[in-house]
Amino acid sequence: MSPTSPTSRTGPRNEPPTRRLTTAQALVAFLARQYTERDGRRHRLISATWGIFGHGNVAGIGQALVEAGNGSRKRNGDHSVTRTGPRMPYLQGRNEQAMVHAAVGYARQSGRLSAHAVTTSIGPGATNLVTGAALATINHLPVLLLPGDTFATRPADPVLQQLEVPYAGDVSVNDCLRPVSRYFDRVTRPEALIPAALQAMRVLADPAETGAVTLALPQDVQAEAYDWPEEFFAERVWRVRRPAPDTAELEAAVRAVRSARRPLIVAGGGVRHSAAEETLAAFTAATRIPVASTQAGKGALRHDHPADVGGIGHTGTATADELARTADLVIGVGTRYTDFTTASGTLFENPAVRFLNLNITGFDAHKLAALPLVADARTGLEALTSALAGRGYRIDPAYETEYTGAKEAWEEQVEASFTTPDLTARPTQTQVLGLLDTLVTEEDILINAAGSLPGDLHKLWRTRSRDQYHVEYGYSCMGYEIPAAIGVLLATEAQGHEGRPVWALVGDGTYLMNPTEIVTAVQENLPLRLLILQNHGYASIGGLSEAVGGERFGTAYRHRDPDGGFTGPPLPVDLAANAASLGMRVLRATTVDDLRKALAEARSAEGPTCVYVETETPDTVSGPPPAQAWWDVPVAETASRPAAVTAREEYDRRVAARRHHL
Ligand SMILES: Cc1ncc(C[n+]2csc(CCOP(=O)(O)OP(=O)(O)O)c2C)c(N)n1
Ligand SMILES: [Mg+2]
Repeated sequence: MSPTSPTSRTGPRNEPPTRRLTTAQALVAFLARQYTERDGRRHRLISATWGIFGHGNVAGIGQALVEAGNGSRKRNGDHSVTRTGPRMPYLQGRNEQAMVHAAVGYARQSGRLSAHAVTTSIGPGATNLVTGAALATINHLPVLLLPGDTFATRPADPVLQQLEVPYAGDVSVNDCLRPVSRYFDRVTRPEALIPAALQAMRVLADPAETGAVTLALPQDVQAEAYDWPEEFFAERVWRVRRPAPDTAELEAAVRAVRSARRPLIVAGGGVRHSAAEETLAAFTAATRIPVASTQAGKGALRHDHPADVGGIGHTGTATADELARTADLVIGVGTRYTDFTTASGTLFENPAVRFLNLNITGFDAHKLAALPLVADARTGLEALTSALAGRGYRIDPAYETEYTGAKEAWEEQVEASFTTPDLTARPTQTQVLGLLDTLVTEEDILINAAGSLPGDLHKLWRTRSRDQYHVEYGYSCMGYEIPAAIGVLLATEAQGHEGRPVWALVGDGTYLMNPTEIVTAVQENLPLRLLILQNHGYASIGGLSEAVGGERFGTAYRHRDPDGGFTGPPLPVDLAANAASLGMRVLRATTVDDLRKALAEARSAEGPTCVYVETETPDTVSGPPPAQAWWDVPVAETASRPAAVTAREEYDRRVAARRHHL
């Protein structure tokens, strides 16, 4: 048989032209022609596809990607055309969850205007996506998931890797992806791809709805040919809208701000997603209202901007948390108000406190019984600024003096945590951050997600540019950092900002959870900077465990002792050698002085480079400042061991201080 030509033909009786392609070929050709547009600029919506092949995608999407011309990743966003349309670059991953993390890193660095697709085989390949999908959806970041699915025609159930569900013939393991996806469809007929693909693009490009989008693709349907209407492959532009606020909501918001004596802004990830940093700066310049930030919002203002009071909540600064306790109006901009931000409902103590939430979703805008201002962050802030300008609102100068002074006092605590008096000593974790602080410019990007680092970074890091601080704390997923750094590097490259130093900061536990995408960085020769902080286990959870009566149980990486505990010597595990074995250049540092040199060398390296350092347990001088606000982790109500009994007494006191904002 000769190969079937994918060229267009006109049907009989002047019917619209069609193109004969498999479902998988049609999907790839369609994806390569989708664009987003915002503020007059166009971006390829799906600029590359990650994949690990097995049965369920090897002969369908895999074959279609070959047809689509693949091409080197340098052609990312390239519009050159192959026989079937624009190219679709392919990226090879090692683990499906990690491919989603990479796609998420890419989407965040691309301002959600460009995303990646991820294709998997059926069964385990597909369910490995679930964690990444949840992470993408929580963080409102677009990623298109294309898991292979079992046969739609079911000629020989069960196929390899098929979970049979005795009570439901139409369920497959891919249904696990429904609750973690913002849109889910299973394409059981070729022509059903048309509405499914259009809905998928709508959701990916919708700033209020975006997250993981799943198109489950039964493997027989992927390979099946169909006469697709030529129009399906036309270039399509999805406008990323900036909705303006409702007039009545804006009026109410203006009244609330004008009557506030101690207003405080909480900047969340929505500021970043909307690229509203300059508008926020203009709003604070006019009103002098201080700005605290969540993990996702940190960097909304530079650390040395006079109105920036740093992180808020459990991992916040004393400055921000004190302001939060006494605020009479909290203006949330693009925030979900997680328990870390609200100190589990205990932070906003002023009995008269009210909330005004500028958010693109009604869901978040109404949280804490707020006055809602449903709008894009930038458009909403512009509207507020001009509505207030005519009426001359500005906070009391005494309030401004108060927070400026508190900010200076906090800065001294940062200095104390960062200072390294002894160059020959082993550094503490905060001293490692201090050394990094002396080295980086606004070019550097720091990526982290879990362990004790997010807390230290949120409290201490001096963010120098809007996209420097990349801490994924919505899902706080160990193992996000390395693949996400790869995604960020790909995005900086696509933006023409090659050479920006991108650092993945990981604890030893996090490293062990998911180091394998190092191989991808090596394969693509991406100059990933990996900083491994070895402290032999879960220092963060160890500390938490101690505070909640758990006695650090199961949190140290040590040999078993004769009684069955884990109090023996540290394990003889060499993570530096491990990273080297995967192809990285590794610089080991023992002292502060070594580390300073190693970090500088890694920063100027051209290929993937790892700095490995064993950290010292912090003492009070060089450790991070203590938590400035509470976090609710329920403690055992009955226990025979004193540690839990004492912890429960403290817990009951804390819980009593919680309030509902109604
Ligand atoms: C996938 C995943 N599993 C479990 C957790 C819970 N958890 C949060 S931090 C942490 C320990 C992290 O250890 P490490 O990376 O060594 O950082 P350290 O606490 O030592 O700073 C664990 C188990 C998580 N966040 N993500
Ligand atoms: Mg650790």
